[in-house]
Amino acid sequence: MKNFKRYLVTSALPYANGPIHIGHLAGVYIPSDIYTRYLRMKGVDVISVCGSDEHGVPITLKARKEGVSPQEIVDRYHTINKKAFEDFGIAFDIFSRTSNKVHYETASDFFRTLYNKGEFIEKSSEQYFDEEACCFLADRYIMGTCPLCGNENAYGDQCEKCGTSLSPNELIDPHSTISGSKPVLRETLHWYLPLDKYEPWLKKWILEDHKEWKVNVYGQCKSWLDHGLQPRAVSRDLDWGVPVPVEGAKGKVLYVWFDAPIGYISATKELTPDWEKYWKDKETKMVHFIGKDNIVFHCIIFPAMLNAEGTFILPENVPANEFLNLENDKISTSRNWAVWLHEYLEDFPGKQDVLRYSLCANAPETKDNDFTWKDFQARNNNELVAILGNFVNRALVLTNNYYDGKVPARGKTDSNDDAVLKEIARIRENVESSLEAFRFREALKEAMNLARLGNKYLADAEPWKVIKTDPERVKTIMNIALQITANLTIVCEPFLPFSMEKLRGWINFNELKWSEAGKTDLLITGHVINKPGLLFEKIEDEDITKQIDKLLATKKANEAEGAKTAPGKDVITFDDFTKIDIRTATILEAEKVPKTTRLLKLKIDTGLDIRTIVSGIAEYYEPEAIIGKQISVLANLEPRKIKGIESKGMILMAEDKDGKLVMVTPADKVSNGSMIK
Ligand code: B3M
Ligand code: ZN
Repeated sequence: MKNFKRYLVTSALPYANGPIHIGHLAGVYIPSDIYTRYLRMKGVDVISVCGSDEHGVPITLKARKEGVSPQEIVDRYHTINKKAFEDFGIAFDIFSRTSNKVHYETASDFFRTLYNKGEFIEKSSEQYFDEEACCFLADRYIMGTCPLCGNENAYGDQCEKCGTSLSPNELIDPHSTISGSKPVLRETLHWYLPLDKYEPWLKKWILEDHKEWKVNVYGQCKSWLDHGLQPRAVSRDLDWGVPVPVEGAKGKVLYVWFDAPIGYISATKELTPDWEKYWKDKETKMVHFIGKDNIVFHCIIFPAMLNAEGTFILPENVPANEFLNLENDKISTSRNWAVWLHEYLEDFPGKQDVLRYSLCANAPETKDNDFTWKDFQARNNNELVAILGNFVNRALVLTNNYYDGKVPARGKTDSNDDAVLKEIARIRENVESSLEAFRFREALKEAMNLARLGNKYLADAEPWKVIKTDPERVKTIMNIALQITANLTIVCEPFLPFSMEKLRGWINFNELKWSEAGKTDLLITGHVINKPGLLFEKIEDEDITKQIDKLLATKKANEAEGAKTAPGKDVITFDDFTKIDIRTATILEAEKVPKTTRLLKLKIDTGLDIRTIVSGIAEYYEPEAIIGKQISVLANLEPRKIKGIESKGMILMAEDKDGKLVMVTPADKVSNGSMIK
């Protein structure tokens, strides 16, 4: 493994349109902070950069909704999130923001360099335009019916129901989210990053040179690359963002996903005049911490930009995590289904480490995982209190009781003592190799094994009994227990910084060098320790019930909101109805569409023909379970290309109150092609 002179750790820039929640922490910020703290303890040159992602349509939509400026929205959430991270001990070296001057300059320069090198495709195309609001409709400014799952609230950039990324032109019956009006098509010029041109280089750089990346990351990149890359627009017709810095670009800004990753560079520039040694010296190891929905931007698009620009290094690793759910449901800002960091800090003052521990122990490192308040309580009471807290408390209380707080001399050791002393060094090595491999759950478990070792050692040695018969022996036992305690303050520091700071105070020990971990003479004979407090306190049922009730209240409010049956549509004439051609059909073949989480590609027999339809039902139906099933199909819907597949028609689904999609099938078997009237 190559040795690097320095490290550059980046963490995904949270959108400044809402607070930080436990999904962000488990997915990105806790792993990033653990890794950074560990590197600092190793004494290497490391910087950790982050900041608010302050552009993008979700921010301007929120501003419109509240009747304030986008700047007011980003100022609000930048302040809330910056403070929440600080109070939670996420120790970035800088938490910057992309609405500041240095970012505008950096992003503009970056774009100009690519533009002057002729890297962009400059192309005029027809885009939807709102004649009432007098603006083009990008991304979330336009909504319509998803051509795949029929969701009538699909956005211009994505359908949140079936997860498909869309372009505005794919929407059925689009309407402006600004004025509600039906948009018209108008010519407009944009600049495209030719990802197809970079494909061979990306294939080599990822698929050959980075086979060591996490399976979930490598797999997603391979899927994108196997299915071919298309040129991607890097500008938008919007008024909030970094203006496109070239002639003929009035009213156009950089696409948020072009400018945001450059935010890492501008944050570094803001942090240190030596920024180039982090971004341009191949002796720097750059690691991006992100969630899985950002993989394509950090593994394909941003590296392609950096490589095309030509003077920057590339990420050495991108250990993206999967998603965290909350009480078995997807975390959702819009449904207020989340545990917000700033609220947690109010409800559980001084318990930052309990949440850090619980989210790391349950981190969605290889698959989506679930946070429950019951598990949070169990992790605290059965592990932090009962294992770690219990051990250090016994070690320190007995030392105070027997030796007035002075570390006793270690006498002759027996084979069990020697085995324990050896195990301390082995555990430190295991924690280190897990951290180096970005396996933080495993590293934390191993660090806790040191406390388990201490508990077992005291339980077996029983100094509280032996003190009556062999006080010399007890000196050796307690000396070893104190060496374990001192080691715990080092190996647990990256995970539990608040508690370890407390514990270091109790033992008058301020060694933070990772290289000291594993040693068995950290506390010399005669060293004086203080009286301990409680490292962790039990969390009572009522504290948990309060949180669960809060979520139940949210669920009830959402159900009340969602329970309304969809409002009836305008009356139509019989002629209108005769225009649609709905037929019964049978599913002949079904398979998942790669690179998507909710799309199935179906081959169906409509009685008129055998055709392909792409449908957003993968979340509700397994492909093999629906082969042979009779369905109802809107057969004369104009064909659309989705994910490169020509989809002819739409499968009729009933959307239940909870949003679940259910197939509409004839009550009895009928021949395919039977017209539904
Ligand atoms: N603002 C976070 C997200 O997609 C996005 C990350 C940008 S990192 C350059 O939730
Ligand atoms: Zn959809």
